[in-house]
Amino acid sequence: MPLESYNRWQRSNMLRMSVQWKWILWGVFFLLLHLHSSGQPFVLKDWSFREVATGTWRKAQVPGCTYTDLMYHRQIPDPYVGSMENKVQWVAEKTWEYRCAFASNRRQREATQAELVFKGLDTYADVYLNDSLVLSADNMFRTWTVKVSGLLKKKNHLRVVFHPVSARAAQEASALRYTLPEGLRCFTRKAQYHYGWDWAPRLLSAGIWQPVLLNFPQEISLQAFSIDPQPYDGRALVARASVQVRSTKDTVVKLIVESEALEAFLSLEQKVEAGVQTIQLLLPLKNIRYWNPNGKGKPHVYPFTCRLAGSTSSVTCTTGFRSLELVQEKDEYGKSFGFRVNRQDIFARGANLVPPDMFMSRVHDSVYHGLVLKAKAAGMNMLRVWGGGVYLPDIFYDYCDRYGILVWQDFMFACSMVPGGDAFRENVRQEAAEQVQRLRHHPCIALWCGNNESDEGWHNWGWQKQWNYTPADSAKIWNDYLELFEQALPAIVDSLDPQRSYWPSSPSKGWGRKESLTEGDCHYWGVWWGMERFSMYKAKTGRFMSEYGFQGLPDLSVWKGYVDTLDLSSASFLHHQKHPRGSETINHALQHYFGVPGDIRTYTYFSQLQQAYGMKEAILAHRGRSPYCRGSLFWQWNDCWPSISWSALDVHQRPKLFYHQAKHSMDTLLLFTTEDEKGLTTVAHNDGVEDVSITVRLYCVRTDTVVEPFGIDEQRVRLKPGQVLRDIIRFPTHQMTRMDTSNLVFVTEAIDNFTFGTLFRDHYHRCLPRHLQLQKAGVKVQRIDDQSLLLIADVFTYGVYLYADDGQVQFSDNGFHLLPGERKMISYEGDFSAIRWTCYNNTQP
Ligand code: BMA
Repeated sequence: MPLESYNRWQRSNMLRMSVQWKWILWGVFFLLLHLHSSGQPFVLKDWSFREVATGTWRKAQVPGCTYTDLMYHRQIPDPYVGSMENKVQWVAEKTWEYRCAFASNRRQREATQAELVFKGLDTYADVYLNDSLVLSADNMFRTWTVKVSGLLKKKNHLRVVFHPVSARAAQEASALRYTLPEGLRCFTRKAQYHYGWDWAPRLLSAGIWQPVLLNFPQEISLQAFSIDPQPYDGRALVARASVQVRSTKDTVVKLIVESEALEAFLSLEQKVEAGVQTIQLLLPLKNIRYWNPNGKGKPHVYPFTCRLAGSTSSVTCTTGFRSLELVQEKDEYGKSFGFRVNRQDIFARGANLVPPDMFMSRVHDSVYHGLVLKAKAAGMNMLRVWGGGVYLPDIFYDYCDRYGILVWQDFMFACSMVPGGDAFRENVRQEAAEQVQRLRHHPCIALWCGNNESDEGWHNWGWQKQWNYTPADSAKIWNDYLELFEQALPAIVDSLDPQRSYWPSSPSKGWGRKESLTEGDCHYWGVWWGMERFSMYKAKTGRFMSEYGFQGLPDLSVWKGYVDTLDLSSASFLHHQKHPRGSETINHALQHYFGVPGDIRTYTYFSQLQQAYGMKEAILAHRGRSPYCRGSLFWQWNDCWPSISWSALDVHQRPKLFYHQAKHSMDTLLLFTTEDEKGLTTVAHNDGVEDVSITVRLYCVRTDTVVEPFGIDEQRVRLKPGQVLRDIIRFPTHQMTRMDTSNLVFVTEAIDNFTFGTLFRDHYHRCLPRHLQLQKAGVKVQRIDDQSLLLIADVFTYGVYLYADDGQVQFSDNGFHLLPGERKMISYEGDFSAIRWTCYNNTQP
C-alpha cells in the first residue's frame, strides 16, 4: 500500500475506533480502576505520539521509541537496511511528544499517596500532567517517581515531551571552557552506543523505553527486598537482607520472611516512621546448597518472600549463596587479578556483551535467554556487561543466576571523560544507587566496574594533545574523572553493596604499557588495532584478559533484506562495517593466513575460519598461562544489528564458526599442542571440579596423502581442578628440522583412563593454513535421523563448514577438522535437505 493511502487507512481506522469504542474503553478502564484496590500499580497504556511541530498524532508503542514507532507507521525506512541509517538521522534532531489519557475515581483523586512511576525515559523528557509540568528527566538509566496526589482529575492527560539530545548536550558543552573528547555523548546519561560505535550505527532514539505506572500505594507497603548472596559464617550460615517499608504514619509493622532455605519462617516486629525506610534483617540459612559458576557445580537459587502481616503487600527475592572475592595479591611479577568463588580460584572464561539491539524496548526475553544459554553451552562462566550500552533488564541477570554465568558489570560509561559538576555527579549517583540496589541480590554479579577504557583513553589516546588542554584544564578534567570513578561510585558500592569489589576502569592500564601485562585487567588490541599477528597473544598475556578480538563476517543469510547486493565493495555492504579500517584489517590477515578469495561466499567462510583460528590462539595462550592469567573474555559475544564485527553470535544469535571454536577452547577441560623455542609441547588445563585422569596422546597425520598416523608419545596424567600441566609431551625442534611439516597435522588427544573415550581432540599445524598441503576432500554427510547426521571424510579435511543458504539450519559443531575415515556425529536443527558443506581443502587459493 502506498504510504499516503496507508496513512489515510490508519487514520480512518483509528477515528472509527475512537467513535465506537471510546465509551466502552472508558467503561472498562473505570471498572479496572475500581477493582484496583490491592495497591498493585497500573500500567498506563494506549499512547500516541507526534513530532511536536507537525500535529499528527499516531498510535505509539510504550515501551518503545521514536524509531520503532515511526517504522511501524512507515514514516521512515528500517535504518538497518542498506545505508538508510543516514536517511533517518533527522529523527534525532526533532522534538517528540507522547501522550495518553487515563481516568481516576474519587478515592484515587483524594488519595494522599498517588504517584506516577516512569521506569525509563530516553532521555531529556518534560512530563506534563493535565498541562502542569511535573517532571524534567535527564537520565535514561533512572526510574523517575512523581507524586501526583491532588493533581488527578476525572480524566487525565499525560504528555511526555522529548528534547533532542544533541541540542541539550551542546548547551552543556558550551558551558565548559574546554572541549571534552569523543563528541557530545559524554554529557548525556544515555546509552553511549546510540551515538554510533565501531560495531553500531548512530541512532539517537528518544521515547518511553520502559513502562509507565500509576501507583496508589497502600498506607503501609513493602517496596523492595534484597538479600546479599554473600552469607557469613556465624554459628550458622547467615544472610544479610534488607526490606524497604513505606508507611504514611509512625507505626509498628510485622514482617514475615519465608523460604525453604530458612531454618524456620522469620517473624519480626519493627517500629517504622512515616516515609520510606530500610529494615536490615539477618536470615539464618538451613542446609543450603551453594550457587556455583558454570563448570564448578550447580547454580542453586532459592526464592524468598517477605510479607507484611495483616496486609496483602509482599515482596520476593530469588538469590543463591556463594562467597566471591576479587583477589589481587602482590607477587614476583606484579599483582595477580582473578576471582575466587566458594574459596576456589576460578579462571574466568567468557566474553563481552553488547546490547542486542539498537532499540532495547523491542528485545524479547527469549533473546536474553539465548545469549546466556549459549554462553553456558559454550562452557563459559562469565559475561561482561560493557559500559557503552545499558544496564540490562532483571530477566538477563535471572538467567545468569540460573545458568551459572558470572557478570562483570560496568557502570554505563565508555571511552570518554565526564563533564563533572555537582548536578552531573548527583545524577550519576542516583543512577548508580538505583542499579546497585536493583542488582545486588544476584549471585551472578561478580564485580562493579566504573567504566570502559576511559582511563586508558585519557592516558594513551592522545586526547590531551589533540584538544590542546592547558595544564589547568587537564588537571580539572582528570579531577572530575577521579571524583566520579575513584570517589563517588566506589562510595555507593561501599555503602549499598559492601561485599562486592569495585574496579575503577577496564582496563586498568592501556595495552601499550608494560604494567598491563603484570597487574590488573588488560584489553589487548595489538592484534586488530595494531595489525599484529595472532602469535602475539602468547607474548601479550596479562593477569586477566578482559578484551581482545578479531572480526569475522556473519553468514550470508544475515544480509537478506539488509543489503541490496552481496558485493563486498558495495555501499550498502560497506555501511555495515563500522570500523574505519575493518575491511583492510581482515584482508591484511587473510593475505597472511588463509588467502583472499574472490567470491563473497568463500570470503565469508575464510573470514570466519580466520576469526576462529586467531581467537583460538588467544584463548589457548591465556589458559596456558593460568594461574598467572586468570581470565579470558573475548570481544564480543553478540551483535546489535546486521554487521561485520568481532562477535561470535550474529544479530539473530546464530553462531559464527568462532562460536563453535570457543565451545572447544572455553571447555572446562582443554588440551592442546603449541610450540616454543625448544619444540612442540602439549598443555592441559582442567578448570572443572573434579580430578581428571587422562592419557594424552600426540601423533601426526599426513594432510597430502592417506597413510597410517605416526605416533609421537603417550602419557598418563592426572590434573587437579584448576591445574595446568605443561610439557606433558615434548617433541624437540631438532627432530623436525629435516621434516617437511607443511603436510603434517599434529593431533593431541585426551583419552579418559576409565572409559577409554576420547574427551578432547586438538589439531596443530606448524605452517600457515594457506601453506598446508591439502588434498581435495570428499565428505559424506549422512542423515541418521531428524536431529543427527554423520560425517565421514576420505582425507584429512580442514575446517568443514556446514550451512544452509537461508541460515535456517543450526549445528552442534562446525568449522572442525576431520581425520581420514573419522566418523563425526553432529546434531542439527532444521531441514536436512537444505544442508550444504564446504571445506578449506577444496577452496584453498
Ligand atoms: C574495545 C571496546 C569497544 C570497541 C572494541 C572494538 O575497546 O571497549 O570500545 O568497540 O574495542 O574496537
